[in-house]
Amino acid sequence: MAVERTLSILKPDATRRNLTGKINAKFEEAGLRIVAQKRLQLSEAQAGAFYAVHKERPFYKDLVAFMTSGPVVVQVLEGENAVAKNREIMGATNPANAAPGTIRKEFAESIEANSVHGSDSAENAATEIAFFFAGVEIVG
Ligand code: RTP
Ligand code: MG
Repeated sequence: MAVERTLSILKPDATRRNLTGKINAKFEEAGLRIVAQKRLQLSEAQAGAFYAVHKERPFYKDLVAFMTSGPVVVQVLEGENAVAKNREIMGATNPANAAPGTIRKEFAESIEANSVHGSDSAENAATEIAFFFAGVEIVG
């Protein structure tokens, strides 16, 4: 299987509750390596652009408000099959449907404040990584 990279975000509900270490431990225990990481306060324009694919969805405005409500930690995770593996560790979007042991089952507050973002395809991962990181900031 190929070594891949994926973009991960620890969302404001996670930073607010001081959960960044516990969530990072889940990635590392699963064999994903954190090869880039920084803490940011997203502007409305940045959050809106990042989630532009959801522009027409009813939850878009709320999502942008939530993602700008506090700091986020953006990261690049690297490992075998990293995109799918990260999605598995995160669990379903709605914590009520997330499998036991997943990040969202253990930590998410709601379908919106669900603690983590992870790219959903290798193609989107490349776009999302480039959105936040310069090449020199990623050290594998
Ligand atoms: P993400 O993009 O953040 O990794 O999450 P995802 O793929 O599991 O979910 P997606 O459908 O892409 O939705 C993006 C984020 O929007 C918020 N959301 N709110 N109120 C709602 O019904 C609703 N649905 C989605 C969540 O924060 C979700 O992660
Ligand atoms: Mg998504």
